[in-house]
Amino acid sequence: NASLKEILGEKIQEMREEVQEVRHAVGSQVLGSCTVDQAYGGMRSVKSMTYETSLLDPNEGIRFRGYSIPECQKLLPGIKQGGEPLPESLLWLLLTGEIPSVQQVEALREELSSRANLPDHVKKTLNSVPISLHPMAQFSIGILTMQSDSVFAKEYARGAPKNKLWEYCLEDSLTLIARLPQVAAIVYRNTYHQGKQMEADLKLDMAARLTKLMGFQNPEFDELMRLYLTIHADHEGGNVSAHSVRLVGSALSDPYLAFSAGMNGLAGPLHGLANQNVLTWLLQVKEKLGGQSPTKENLTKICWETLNSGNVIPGFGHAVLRRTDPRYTCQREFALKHLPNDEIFQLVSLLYEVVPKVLAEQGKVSNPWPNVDAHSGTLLRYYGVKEMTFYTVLFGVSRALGTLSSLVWDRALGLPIERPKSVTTRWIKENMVQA
Ligand code: AMX
Repeated sequence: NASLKEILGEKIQEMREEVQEVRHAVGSQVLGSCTVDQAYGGMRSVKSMTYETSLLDPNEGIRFRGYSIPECQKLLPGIKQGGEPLPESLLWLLLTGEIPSVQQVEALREELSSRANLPDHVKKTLNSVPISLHPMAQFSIGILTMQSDSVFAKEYARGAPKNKLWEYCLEDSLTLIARLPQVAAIVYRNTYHQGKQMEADLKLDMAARLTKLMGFQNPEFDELMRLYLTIHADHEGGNVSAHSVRLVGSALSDPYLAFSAGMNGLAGPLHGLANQNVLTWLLQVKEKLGGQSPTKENLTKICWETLNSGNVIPGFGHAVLRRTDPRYTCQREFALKHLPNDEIFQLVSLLYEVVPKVLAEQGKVSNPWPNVDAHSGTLLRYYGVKEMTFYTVLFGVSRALGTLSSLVWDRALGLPIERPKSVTTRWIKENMVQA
């Protein structure tokens, strides 16, 4: 029974050879090009990096190591037959590219549990930050505080050879992933529950450990959390959080520094904060309805009010996707099964019929369809997590699985420091306009 590290070691050897072959065959061919508009426009669609753990198709949505979300739900081991995947299962898949056996998942769960205890100074630091700090800022501080334990930083300072760096990156990444549920839960309990902390149960899987630490005991909510932590894990390499982790890690900053940078990006309203903003907006919509039942007509009017006041409709649109996000669809299916009569879910359902039409009519958006964030808050709220400012922290716990798996591969493949070339507007005028 080979360990995760042994299996990964073999895969890395194979992949290093594969990359050599690919570079030998097509290394000098153009992968993508960049127009002046794209350079001013957030580099949208410019193909300029490789990223192994997931790939986003504009129409189909995300595939983790080639597997779609429904395939992951079918194939990845859960806590019970037919249940949602365990995030540990997805982590194994992201790291190795293989669907794990039940035994392998259990071994990984144990491994994570053995690393889960937080050092005292991390707890002390988290307990001393003002709770007026946004939970994402508290979360990021917690991550940075754990940096004192970085094996990667220590080994690098001792002169570790480049081809061994992935091992130390894996070491830190597993510890970081193992500890994030408790960091998140401390932020939650400090911010909304007067700092009264719950005991960690290390026999539980990562999702159930997290919900228990937050103060919940509901097997159905645990299943939601398993699904939630699975679907938010990775979304290929160019999104703000994944790319920040990659970029900062490329300077050989250790995984704690790199992941904290990713979380600071996830905290932005156009990225991970959208899940918080969606629920805020839904509650505003409800207030505007003032007791009237939602209809397509009154919702259309409210959507236009949002747009006309210069705001985006949160949870809709995407930089890459061009259809309904499959992460939205699987959450909708979960809701149809477990909370079909929930008032907010019914509002979300009706908005699914209204918002895309309004956005299409406005004619600006490249994609009028809902993304993952349009649905997640509704489910969390139903199970009792009513504190919207916390939602992005849960997104962050999940995002560690993908971005840190990918970071291990960055070091395994010896990717160099990232350093694209920038130009000034004056340079463009002198070299392109007049040319
Ligand atoms: N409501 C109103 N206007 C929108 C819109 C929305 N949901 N989505 C895009 N637009 C606007 C843009 O602001 C832009 O307007 P501008 O030309 O006046 O600046 C125009 O439509 C074209 O934008 P785009 O090409 O369709 O999108 P993009 O690639 O520039 O941005 C995204 C993508 C997600 C930032 C954008 O769709 C958005 O702001 N959506 C709402 C926030 C949101 O849900 N974010 C979460 C995304 C998923 C995630 O990262 N978690």
